[in-house]
Amino acid sequence: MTAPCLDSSTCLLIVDVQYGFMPGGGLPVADGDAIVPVINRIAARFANVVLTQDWHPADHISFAANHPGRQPFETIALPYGPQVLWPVHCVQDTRDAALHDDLRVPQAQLLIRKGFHQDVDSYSAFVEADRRTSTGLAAYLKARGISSLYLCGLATDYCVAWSALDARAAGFDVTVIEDACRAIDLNGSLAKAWADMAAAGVARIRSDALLTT
Ligand code: VGL
Ligand code: ZN
Repeated sequence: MTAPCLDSSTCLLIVDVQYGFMPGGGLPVADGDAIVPVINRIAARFANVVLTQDWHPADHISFAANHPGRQPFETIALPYGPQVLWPVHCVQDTRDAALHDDLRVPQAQLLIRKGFHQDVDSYSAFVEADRRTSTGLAAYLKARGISSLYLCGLATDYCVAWSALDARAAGFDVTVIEDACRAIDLNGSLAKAWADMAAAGVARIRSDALLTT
């Protein structure tokens, strides 16, 4: 296979590679730490890299602990739509919110924090869960002449998928690197995420397709 051309119009978006989503974290994703060396290998091929960081206040609306009588992984109705209630994770300025120490992306140019509004969650790196509030990322990428995005990170079926779908809606070419992601897979969420991404025209590759010379 011929490696795609990773020129200045292409960017790697590394989603939420944080201790909170690693084994032992607040919202652990099975095998989440296995993607770090994979991401390090592919990131070396990209001139443009953007990171995201889930960054919640302690009283965040997505935490089951902030809804008396509710348990993690239940869904509740909020003004902006259904919201899964999560275990406490990625609280601002804690170790749980820190990016994994072994991530090696010195050339990363922007870090987008998301989920910092107390009353709105944000899986997507582009638009918060109210589906109105922009993070500014699409405008940043367009201003830099970037038209093609490769996505990796955690979790495939939440922050990666929502970001991929919003990136398509914003007009970017989008590819998800499947072995550089891991999923939560709650009630069929992973199969649905891949189906939704395929329907939206999101391409799916394995990391070795980026490493072939
Ligand atoms: C995520 C659930 C809650 C993710 C973040 O990074 O996929 N999932 N917060
Ligand atoms: Zn979160």
